Amino acid sequence: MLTRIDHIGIACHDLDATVEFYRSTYGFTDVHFEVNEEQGVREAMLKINDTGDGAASYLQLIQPIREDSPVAKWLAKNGEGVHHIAFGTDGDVQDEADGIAAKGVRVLYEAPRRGSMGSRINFLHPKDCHGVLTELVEKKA
Ligand code: CMX
Ligand code: CO
Repeated sequence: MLTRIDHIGIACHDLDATVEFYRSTYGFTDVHFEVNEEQGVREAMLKINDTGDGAASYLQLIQPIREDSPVAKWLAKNGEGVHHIAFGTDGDVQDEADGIAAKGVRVLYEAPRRGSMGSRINFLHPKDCHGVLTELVEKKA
């Protein structure tokens, strides 16, 4: 089951400047920085103010680190902005992806890849999701 919005992915040209915008404008201070070589991004996860129910949600700011990364291609075409939405799963991410694939939606990876903070991720093709690049996230236990 998809149980929450895990994060919204936002593509940017300057990660540090964009983090500073979210810090100074909204007061989001809980930031996790990471480089994901496979995805070709440097990223910051900003935790949305905690409600204490355990279901934290995040903004994922992503800046490309290579010209051939999907985010670099997207930025060149669209400029900065919302790049993807990520739903959290309550179980195995690949079971979820397989179930969605059976409904005729293209899943981008044959097996889950590594996402932020040790999560397991996969993506659904935006052209099969009414224009929204959709990520599935299974949080590290
Ligand atoms: N949202 C909505 N539509 C998108 C899109 C996005 N993020 N990225 C591409 N598209 C659309 C394009 O506009 C284009 O549509 P048209 O043909 O109508 O112009 C079509 O999809 C094909 O796009 P493209 O620019 O030719 O790009 P590619 O097909 O080479 O790649 C995709 C698209 C989704 C397969 C690729 O971006 C991908 O593999 N994404 C998954 C990985 C990723 O995005 N990683 C970064 C985030 C990492 C993380 O979240 O941790
Ligand atoms: Co993401």
